[in-house]
Amino acid sequence: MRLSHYLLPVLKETPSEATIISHQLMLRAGMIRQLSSGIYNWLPLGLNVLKKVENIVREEMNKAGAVELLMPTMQPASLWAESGRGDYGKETLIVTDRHNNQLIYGPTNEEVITDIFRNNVRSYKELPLNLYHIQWKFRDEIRPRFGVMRGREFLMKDAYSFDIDEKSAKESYDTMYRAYFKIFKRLGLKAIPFKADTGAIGGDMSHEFQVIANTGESEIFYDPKFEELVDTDELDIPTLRSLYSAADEMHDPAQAPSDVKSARGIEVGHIFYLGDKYSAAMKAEVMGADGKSTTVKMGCYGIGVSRLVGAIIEASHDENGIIWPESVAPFQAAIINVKSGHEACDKACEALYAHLCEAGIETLYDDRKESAGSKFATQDLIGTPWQIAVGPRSLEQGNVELKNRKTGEKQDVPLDKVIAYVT
Ligand code: 5CA
Repeated sequence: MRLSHYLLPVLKETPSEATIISHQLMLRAGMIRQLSSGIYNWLPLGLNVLKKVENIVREEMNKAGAVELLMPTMQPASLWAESGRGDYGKETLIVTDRHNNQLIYGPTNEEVITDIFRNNVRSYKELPLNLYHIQWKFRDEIRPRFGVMRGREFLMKDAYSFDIDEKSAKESYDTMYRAYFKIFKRLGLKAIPFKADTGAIGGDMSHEFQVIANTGESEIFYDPKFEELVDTDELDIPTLRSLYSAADEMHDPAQAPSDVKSARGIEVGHIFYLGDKYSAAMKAEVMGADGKSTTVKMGCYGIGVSRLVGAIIEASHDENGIIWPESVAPFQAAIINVKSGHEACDKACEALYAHLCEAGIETLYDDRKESAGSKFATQDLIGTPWQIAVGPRSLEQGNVELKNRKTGEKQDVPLDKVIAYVT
């Protein structure tokens, strides 16, 4: 991507409406712009990251055996009357269509997925089944804040499992529990599971996954052993599940270890064992092995995809801007033409740009006629992991200056060897 043909409206000043660092940096880096309270435009750089996060979530869901489909954003309100949970309270956005039918902009999808299930699955032989989608949701939050962290319109991955009995349903729950660690780890996050209140979704067991950050909305209490355990490649699930952790009102000091840690957390995921809350009310039944009709047991598993973009920035930034984990960096490398208009620099940049693109490296080429200082500052702000400065002096030696955004380390490397460093 040539920066001269891209939309990257970076801001020097911190916008006054943003109080937390991720919101400030997302605005300053030109990733998002608010359209209306809690509703955001995702500008090209923001969308690029959002898609990468979405894809990591998708890959790990698929690996865990879940199957992707896509449900619409608009749902008939009549379906909500059937499940018996009523509506989603004041957070529900309801519109009336030209035929006077009420439609809800989906805040979650238990009703729709249960409807799909009961209409299309007949036998226990088709179970277990886990269906998910990645779709925009709308909740008319009373206090949308912190940018994409608590939006009104936000992107969620929501998965729903269907099993013949409770034992199998709890195994499906555990499969998701395990997949969540992998997802958050790939995103460079340390997320800790907490027993949580089931709230408006319902059911009798749930875990929230929280990323520790001072700006988190929940108060969390956990065994310090979690911090190391969630970072290992081979997860020790039985140990993880035996450790104490509780969020907000679930905390019981009498049960907690003496060295319990208290912190604030950002809830990036929430999984629920639902039992037959929806399947009984909506008659989601299959033929069991004994030939009798059986109500299926369900679970649901949410991840705040758009919230994660903010959470990653909260966890990884410095005073100059964002430090992306390579897995979600919008561009892997940036070429900074230190002297645009200088013949040798322009030529070297063009050749290097072509070379990197050909090698499949997502590259942002700053070909604008701006000062070198401002170009460096832009790359630090948007967090490009590898920054390649092409200037007249080092070029005379056949070199470019390569900077690692995370460590700040700079080194001269031969122009024709750059690829080996950035891959
Ligand atoms: N149906 C279930 C899970 S499938 C459900 O809706 N769960 S939830 O209400 O806990 O939401 C799932 C995740 O969406 C949350 O863990 C959070 O990360 C994200 N989320 C919820 N509300 C918002 C919001 N207003 N803005 C951004 N993300 C949100």
